[in-house]
Amino acid sequence: MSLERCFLLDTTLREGEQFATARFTSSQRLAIAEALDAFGVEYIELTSPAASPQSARDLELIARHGLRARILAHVRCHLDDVRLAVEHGAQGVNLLYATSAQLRQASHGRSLDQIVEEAAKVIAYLHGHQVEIRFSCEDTFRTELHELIRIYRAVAALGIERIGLADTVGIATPRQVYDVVAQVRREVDCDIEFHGHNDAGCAIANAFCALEAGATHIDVTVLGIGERNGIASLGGMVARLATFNPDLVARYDLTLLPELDRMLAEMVGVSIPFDAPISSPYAFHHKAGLHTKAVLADPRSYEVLDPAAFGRTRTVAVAHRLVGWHAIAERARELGIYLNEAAAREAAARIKALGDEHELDSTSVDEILYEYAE
Ligand code: HCA
Ligand code: CU
Repeated sequence: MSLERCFLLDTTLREGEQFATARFTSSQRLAIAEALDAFGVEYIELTSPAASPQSARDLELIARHGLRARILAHVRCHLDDVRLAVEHGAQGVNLLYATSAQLRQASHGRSLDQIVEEAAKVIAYLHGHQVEIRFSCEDTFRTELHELIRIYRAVAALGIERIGLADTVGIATPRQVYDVVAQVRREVDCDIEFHGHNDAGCAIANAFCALEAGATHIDVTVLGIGERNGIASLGGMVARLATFNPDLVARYDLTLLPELDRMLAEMVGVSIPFDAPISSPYAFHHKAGLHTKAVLADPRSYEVLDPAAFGRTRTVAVAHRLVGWHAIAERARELGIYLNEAAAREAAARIKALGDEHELDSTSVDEILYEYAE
């Protein structure tokens, strides 16, 4: 299966609002939507207008704001909710229905036939309006495959743009995602969306496997925020796609990504995780001598992404005992000091010995290098 296209569906304004510390004001919601639109995501999903009066007003505000991205409302598969979404200007609705035995019992108690019947009513109503329709089985990966296929075939036959597969509890493995998406792919002609939680740390890997198996749309949020520890992050997905094939992200304004992450981190009161692809303060930081030597000779030796493509710069650490003489010579050059190999080796040896004794800072390392200046 060749992966030629991936549509990014950002749900920071829906799944992201479900993150423990998130509560966006209207102006923050609009600012987030504008920033996502400037970055270039194809879809922006918003909280159901049935969730609260302000959520309904904000859907209308953002849907009528003239953004390039398609504005979707995430709604229960109920006529009342869907009507509200249409009235407030949603350009698409992301319908969802819990289908696993666990959630069917705990949440709505309906049979599969009843689910399809209700979906049919809602979809028939939506056909009278110009909106894109997606139907998703909540808790897909704890739903029996034959039941899933029965529902997806039935709803796809009703005429919808997309079906959604949701790893609601973050339990799926990458191979399982590949298998299930590939089997569903054979059953329906419409597009396939994947939404994966990160409880077991597999959100990005699962999303990528879904794409390899024929999914077309991937749900992300900025920094991966969402229920519990969240879903696939926009930055992580972009990094995964860019390293696989840069053409897949060529249409996005990648330089806006670090600022988007910074903005959301501030709004929800967290710092950018140290392991965040692209935006981590350390994403392009090199430390050990072996690494710095090679990176200074050819950045691609240890960088699969070009920091400049994201408006970031590479950093090379010198104030520590793992330093190598190449990094020392480079730091000296930055300070306008020329060190030959012997001098750079000697300076590196001194810094290593000092680093064994105590923590170093870059000023004290620079002072040592100045001693070598002519
Ligand atoms: C939830 C719902 C959902 C929906 C995903 C979807 C999930 O908050 O529990 O509409 O595809 O993870 O199942 O986010
Ligand atoms: Cu979710």
